Amino acid sequence: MKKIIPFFFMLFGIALLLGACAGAVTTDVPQEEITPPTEPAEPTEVTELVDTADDLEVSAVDALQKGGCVACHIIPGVPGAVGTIGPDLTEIGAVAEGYIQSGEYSGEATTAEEFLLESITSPDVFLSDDCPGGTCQPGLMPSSLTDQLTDQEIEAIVSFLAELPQEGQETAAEPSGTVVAGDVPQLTDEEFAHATEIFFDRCAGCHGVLRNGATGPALTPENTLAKGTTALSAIIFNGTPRGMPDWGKQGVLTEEEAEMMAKFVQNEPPTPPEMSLEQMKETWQVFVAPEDRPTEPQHDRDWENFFAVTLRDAGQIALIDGDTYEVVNHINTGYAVHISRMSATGRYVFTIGRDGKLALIDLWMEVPDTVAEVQVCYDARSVETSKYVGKEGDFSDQYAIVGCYWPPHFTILDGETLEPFKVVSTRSYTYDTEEYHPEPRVAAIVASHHRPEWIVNVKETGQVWLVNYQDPINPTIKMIEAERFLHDGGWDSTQRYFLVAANQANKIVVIDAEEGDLEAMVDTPEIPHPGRGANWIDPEYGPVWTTSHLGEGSLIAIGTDPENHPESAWQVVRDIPLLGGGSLFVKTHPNSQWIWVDHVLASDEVTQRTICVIAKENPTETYKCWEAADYGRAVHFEYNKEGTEVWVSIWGNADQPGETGEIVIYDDATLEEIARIPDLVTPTGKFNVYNTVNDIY
Ligand code: DHE
Repeated sequence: MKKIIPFFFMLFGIALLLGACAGAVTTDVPQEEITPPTEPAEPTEVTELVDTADDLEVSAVDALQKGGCVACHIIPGVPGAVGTIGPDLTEIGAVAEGYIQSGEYSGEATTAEEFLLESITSPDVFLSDDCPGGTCQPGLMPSSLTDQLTDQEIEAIVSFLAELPQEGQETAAEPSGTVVAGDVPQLTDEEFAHATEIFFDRCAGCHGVLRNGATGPALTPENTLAKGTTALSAIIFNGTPRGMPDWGKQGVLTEEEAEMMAKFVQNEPPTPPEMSLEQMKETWQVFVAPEDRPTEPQHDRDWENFFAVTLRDAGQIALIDGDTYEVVNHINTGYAVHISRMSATGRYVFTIGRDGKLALIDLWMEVPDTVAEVQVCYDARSVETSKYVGKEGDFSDQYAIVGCYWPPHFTILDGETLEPFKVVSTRSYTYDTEEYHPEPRVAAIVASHHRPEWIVNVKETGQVWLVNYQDPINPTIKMIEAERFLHDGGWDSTQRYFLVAANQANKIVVIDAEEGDLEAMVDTPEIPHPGRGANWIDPEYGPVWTTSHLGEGSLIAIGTDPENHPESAWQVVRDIPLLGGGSLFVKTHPNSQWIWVDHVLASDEVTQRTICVIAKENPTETYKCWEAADYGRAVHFEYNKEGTEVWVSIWGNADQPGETGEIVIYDDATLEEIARIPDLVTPTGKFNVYNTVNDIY
């Protein structure tokens, strides 16, 4: 088994009321300052001790900054307190009174001051429902504040907050005044190197290698120094409600590592190396030359109904026979393998690892296996093949393209040998402000059926590039100005329009692949995440394409037929409530009556493994939801070739024997479970050969 990394993505955890939003983290506070109360202080002491923050020797503002509260909360009058991980504390005094008077309150406080004190000393006694995304998660508001702050400081905070908003204070979620930044924390060379590696493996996907931010916020010293080591360690350890994974709680990072990472992100980011064509070629290996490969399938299986299943933390794919559910082969691929795509004929599977390693698998071999591999960058997410057959030529199985996060470029390769021969940098200028961006990452790539072109989405600059591969050594590229944060997307049912999520911009960008231009831009709920989306015929609005969202519990349908349904074209015609945010993938099939949807990154464990179906004939609500397993997360759907069965991955823990993961197979007509394929190591994406070649979703 290769290097194991558990669940990477970022979505947002949930915080409680105050402070650094975290559980047990170490503190920089000298021992003599620590006076941890074993019991919450008597409420009367608080009100007697403080009337206003001004009367105190200690400054509430300093204490709020020292405790790291600014990293998670909006607090008027406190420089830098613009965090959106926990509740907005702008009117917390009144909010606290409201809670106490409501029937929902489960604590012992009878006044706003007592409520605030309880929130600091016993944060889990009552969980506010004012966290972004809903109820705050137990354990997110750190109980360790009592270790980090003196009694006086806590009292000052309580008094200050109880009186909010105070006259003359800004209530907007904007920083006021100067943020107090600490000194740059020091790391040894060894720690710095270790932190660099962890950051690249786990954090760069969302924050960018250069830490300029994308799906996650920018982590450059100008942003991080003001938050300080305590708050940052806490966030890293416990996650946030807006997508930061809880690395500590998942057991991925220790408290010491979380603190090391907190210090690391307050230092200037190191710049990772570039990669030339020559370096790529040094990694290139052909195990079976094209002339030595079979000229027809060497087995009796229906290889068009094979599934390439990502075994994420094993660095493998499982090739599974969709008729018999047998694992035909476990094939080593890149590290934390991301996706697979098929050649136009379907004979070859191309699998890309996060480490930029591409594997070419021949399905016609007696035991299908890797016939070539190459590494074309250090960090990648996308791969696609040449699919055009038409008057401009037959490009089936001729070329492949890999989209990289770092270095930010794409590479064109020979489709049968993987010999890399063309590298194109995506470093360029943002579409809107025309500013140079050093790290515009390549997100989704799809192959056009209308032209010999790939549609390449350049995330940070917000450009969709139409890369013509007729002469791939001298490719022509049309750059379409679209929207920043382009991420994932797929075709409409006619395969003329490509719909891609500009996720942090809350938009779906529509590209007309026939005309080669921007067709429309559609506003969506928070953070659309379609995968490739799902196409179906709405009973009222005709052909639609669907996405769910990370930020909101909502599945929308967008009209995709400007000719016959011009009224609904590029409009959100349905907004169907889901169980909550955190959904990553949807799927359907032209033969199916359902749209399937997951909730992989929901904030609670039960919802994470709950899947739902929506009936196409009544697309106003979920028809049925159920837990697909009693552990792990249910993620990603794929149909078999006939469109009669749906496969769902249970993404377990590679270190947990018996719960590493499995695939659950449902009868699509009855929604009954048919089979399970057990003991797979962290299965995530599944790609049926026939459906992937033909873009059926
Ligand atoms: Fe993915 C597709 C990027 C995290 C599973 N993912 C994609 C695509 C991109 C992308 C750009 C579109 C490829 C295409 O169509 O050409 N993914 C990223 C990230 O940057 C991110 C947010 C963080 C990271 O560091 O990787 C991320 N992705 C994840 C996960 O955590 C998932 C759930 C499990 C994993 O692999 O780590 C995950 N991503 C997938 C899957 C697809 C995907 C299964 C393909 C969906 C499809 O049906 O086509």
